[in-house]
Amino acid sequence: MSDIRLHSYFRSSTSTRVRAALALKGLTYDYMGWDLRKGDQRSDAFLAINPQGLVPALEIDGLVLNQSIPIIEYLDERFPEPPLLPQDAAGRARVRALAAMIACEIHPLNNLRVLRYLGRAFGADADAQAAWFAHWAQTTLSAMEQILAGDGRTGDFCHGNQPGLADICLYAQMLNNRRFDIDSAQWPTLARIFAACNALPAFAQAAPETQPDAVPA
Ligand SMILES: N[C@@H](CCC(=O)N[C@@H](CS)C(=O)NCC(=O)O)C(=O)O
Repeated sequence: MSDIRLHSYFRSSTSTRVRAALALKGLTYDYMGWDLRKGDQRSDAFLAINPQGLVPALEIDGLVLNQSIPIIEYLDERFPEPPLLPQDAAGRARVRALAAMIACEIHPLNNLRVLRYLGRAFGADADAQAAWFAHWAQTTLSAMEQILAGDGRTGDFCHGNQPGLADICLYAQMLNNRRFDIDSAQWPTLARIFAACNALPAFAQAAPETQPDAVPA
């Protein structure tokens, strides 16, 4: 048994972010899967862990942390090597902005509960929900492609040649895009960085299909 416990769902992209950060830091942890499709996140047992009813949550150091980005920043402060944020303030602002593009401008609009609400309240069928997902992913990822392609600080990864917070968010988003058949070839820089992440064992460890609660698509 480990001192760290992750509450997760294999397909959850925000959980994928935290799994990638834990793996990049070389941390071992207990895995607790909650089936979002079945509504486990609304059970009393889960709401006692996170009253917001969202994964991930991380138990660590006697704390229960929620929200993937603050969780990752906590891990980065607590276990500084390898760093997930640059050493300089300008670099940190850039990486946090790239991460926020995904975490604030794409994910909240495309979350499971939002798609379901579109269906329930406005009659959006699966095709309409997929079009909604693609629209918000494409709007921000096209801008992100421009930003990354036009900045010399972009390297093998979003910022230089080591993976960090922005790559973690990008990796999880690109996996989500695949579920909606969004062709990543339209973003050559993003596709190249995604491939670089995919080649690293830490990201393979974080991938949905390698989780204990994974079920075939
Ligand atoms: N901003 C939160 C978002 C967490 C979130 O939305 N998690 C999704 C899975 S990716 C979830 O638990 N959804 C449950 C639902 O939609 O009912 C974070 O970054 O941790």
